[in-house]
Amino acid sequence: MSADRTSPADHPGPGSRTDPPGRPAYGFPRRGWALLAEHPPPGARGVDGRWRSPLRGPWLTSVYGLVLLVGLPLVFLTGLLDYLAYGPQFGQAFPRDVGWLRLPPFDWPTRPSWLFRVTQGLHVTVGITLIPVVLGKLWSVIPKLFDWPPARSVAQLLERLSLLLLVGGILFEIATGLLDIQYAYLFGFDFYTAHYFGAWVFVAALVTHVALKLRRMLTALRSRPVRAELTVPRDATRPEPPDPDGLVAARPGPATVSRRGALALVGGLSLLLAGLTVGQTLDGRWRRTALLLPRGRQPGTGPTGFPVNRTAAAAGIGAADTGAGWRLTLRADGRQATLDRAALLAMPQHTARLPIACVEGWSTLQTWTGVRLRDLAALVGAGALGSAHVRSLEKAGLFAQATLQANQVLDPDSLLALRVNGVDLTPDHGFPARVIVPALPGVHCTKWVSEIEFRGRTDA
Ligand SMILES: Nc1nc2c(c(=O)[nH]1)N[C@H]1C(S)=C(S)[C@@H](COP(=O)(O)O)O[C@H]1N2
Ligand SMILES: [Mo]
Repeated sequence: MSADRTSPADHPGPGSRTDPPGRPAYGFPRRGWALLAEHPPPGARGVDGRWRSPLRGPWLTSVYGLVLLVGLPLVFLTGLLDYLAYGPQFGQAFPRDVGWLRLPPFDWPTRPSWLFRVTQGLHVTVGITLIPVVLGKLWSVIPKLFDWPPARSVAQLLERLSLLLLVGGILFEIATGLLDIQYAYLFGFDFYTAHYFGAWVFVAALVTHVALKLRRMLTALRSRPVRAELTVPRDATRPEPPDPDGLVAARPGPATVSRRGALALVGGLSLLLAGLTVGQTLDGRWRRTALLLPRGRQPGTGPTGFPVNRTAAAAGIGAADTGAGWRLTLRADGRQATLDRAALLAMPQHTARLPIACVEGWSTLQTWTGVRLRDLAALVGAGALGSAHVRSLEKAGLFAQATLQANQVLDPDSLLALRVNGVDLTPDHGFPARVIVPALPGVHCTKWVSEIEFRGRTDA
């Protein structure tokens, strides 16, 4: 193996760009790499000459990297919180079974009532806002992705594999996330499953990448103060000195844009995306700006003009199902009670201002009136409560039922709502009755409720 080992200077180590590719081999792996190096695939040929922007270098890559290092963990953590809010302990989070990736179960709180509105809002809005930064960072390292031969050592091969998972992972998460918020449910649940497992793969690659690059990032950021760089116009833009990672072009061309220009472009695109997204979290006129999120826009006017995810027609709910013949069935420990809407309206009514927050990102704050869920539990004599299972008139449908935790039933603002903003619910908003619970994901605010089964603590 070491037949021709000489001084380090004569024989640059693995990863060095000056490694002579055709050097006589002293072992099969070595010869293998040399062969690979001599036969690059079409895309990798002449890479050094093609990517000539003088902007590429450790500093620019590190600026984008720093933004992502702060932002992406926030997207990941709020994503996990959203998953936990779905109640995985009841088998109703997606994916249902995550094996050893199972997170410690805990009861999602009902306070503050805007908790889920914030976690899902941050997840979707920050995720979308970071897309231009991800693309900017990929642009800054793109020649590296075509590096040939693919690796010069086992360590480097592992590093490049982690890059494949990193780049592939983030693009996959962006794609599945965007498709989900645009066409939710069209493709069933595979999106959620893919998005969940993809997130873990990406985070594993991210941790590896940060461990390998953090020092270089900090060094690069210290090499030129951001503020000073922001004063440099295009004509004064020079390439960075050659770096060990080879980010700086071997033969840089003239600058077509300054570094501040590149940052402004990416930052401007991010702000634009944020501006076209954030409206879906705001009520009133601002909703009209949610151009990218059709589901989050205001579909109508008046007290019931707020967004609807699944209409009564789409759910197969007709006037015959919800008219005078409609009954609510309550169950607990083998006991049963049946009420019509008039009986519910005769019970004590409670009003609460609560959000509906859909995991796809939109949310809206409305004023709901109805019967407290805990009063319904008492009516049917439910004792020490473990959970409540709510069923809809909807026959199939992925959200035709939901399980609520005890704290979600017992909260004084948790309602079987009959009215919203002072008027009866409309068919699309769940008439005759729907669940509304503080901080509960919108998906579990079941509409067209037909039955609630209160379960004791033991069989929860
Ligand atoms: N029966 C039933 N209830 C349902 C759904 C459904 O498809 N069927 N969709 C849920 C989802 S995903 C959301 S976000 C909210 C939307 O509430 P809204 O349409 O009243 O605004 O209702 C929830 N309740
Ligand atoms: Mo939803």
